[in-house]
Amino acid sequence: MTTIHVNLHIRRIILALSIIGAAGLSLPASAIDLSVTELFDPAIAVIPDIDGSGIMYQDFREGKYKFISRDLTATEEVIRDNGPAYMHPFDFGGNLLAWIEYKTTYGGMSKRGIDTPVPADGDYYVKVLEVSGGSETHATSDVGYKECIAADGIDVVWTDYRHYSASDTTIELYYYDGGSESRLTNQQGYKAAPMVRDNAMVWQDYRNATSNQSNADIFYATLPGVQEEEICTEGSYQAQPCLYGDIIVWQDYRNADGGDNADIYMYDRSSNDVTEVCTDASYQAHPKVYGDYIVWHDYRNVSGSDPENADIYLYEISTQDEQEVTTKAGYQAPPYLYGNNIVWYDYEDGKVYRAEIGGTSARQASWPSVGARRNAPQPDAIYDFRGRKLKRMRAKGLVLMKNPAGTVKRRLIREAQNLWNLE
Ligand SMILES: [Ca+2]
Ligand SMILES: [Ca+2]
Repeated sequence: MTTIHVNLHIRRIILALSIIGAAGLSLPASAIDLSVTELFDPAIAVIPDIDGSGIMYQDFREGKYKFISRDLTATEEVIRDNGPAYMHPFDFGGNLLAWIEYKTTYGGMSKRGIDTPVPADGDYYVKVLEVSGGSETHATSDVGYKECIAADGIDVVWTDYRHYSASDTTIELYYYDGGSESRLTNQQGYKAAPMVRDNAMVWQDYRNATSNQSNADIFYATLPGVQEEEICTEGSYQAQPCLYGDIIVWQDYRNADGGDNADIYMYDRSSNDVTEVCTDASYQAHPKVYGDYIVWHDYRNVSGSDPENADIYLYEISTQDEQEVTTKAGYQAPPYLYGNNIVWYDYEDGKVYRAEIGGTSARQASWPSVGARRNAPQPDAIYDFRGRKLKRMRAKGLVLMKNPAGTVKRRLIREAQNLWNLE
């Protein structure tokens, strides 16, 4: 590892000198090689979840929502026809696609005595599909309310309300290993935003939110459910954890002072070190970690003339270097990261982009020529499997939401796991 880092530093010095020498002026010196290319042009705003060399997303084609798998050379495969419903949430990892599906049931009679179908509260399914040649299965026979899902390898984890009652605020994580399900956590409070990789997981946990309802923390466990570890129990709100080996990153409000100044923090289980990855005074969110790199969604360039100017930034753990991935005008959605590939959806032109870290001869980012802003064809609204309208996540970090089970009046403070949230 040491040798590699030294070589990187030398390469940067050489590159920086060559740029100054060739151009005769001081271009912004970016430390990390990036090559940005346009990947594809979906019909709707998509969540490009990348794992391995594949991107999994839902697009709208021929009047239906479909799960589509696409590799980085643009070969695509329709994985599943979802019909009229957008599956939300879903997750993809290691050949495994998992999502939560709501079965609408119909009941009741209209006052006129006509048998009019009236949507009634129905069943929630956790569905699992092996992308390459597997069959679709159910992870659990319980059909109570569920939300948040993570999948990787054989592991599927979701948030489950089956133990919840007015007197017991336990909302637990459950686990499916391809054969049977088990209960992972057994603590009071809400558990959310699970993320699974290589038989380990991190999640957001409200067990310590007794005196401060917004005190969410970050926890870790190996799978299937061995020995929980506290990763961050600082007294404010922590959210959106992501895991790679011993490195865990998350969004952290400890410096927010009641405002929107969320930051990015990192914990190394091998050294017990906590690192401030980004404490810029604006809003940072949705960190992803893989290998030596962390990417996140960053609002530092929001201005009065471009109030939705969310961008994407990159951090190299070994050097503590930070740099821009894109600072293009308008709203670029939260990034996804796997290997040396960063992918994101750009609301400005309705396309999905990829930034490749290193590995190319071009030092400067080869920014695609997108020309003038165009009005990309976007649906007026996207609906989930339950027919609920979804909205794009905005800068506001905390979302107040009632338990959709209906009987519970208590409001939960949380941040949505995904790009899309209920409107
Ligand atoms: Ca906390
Ligand atoms: Ca900040």
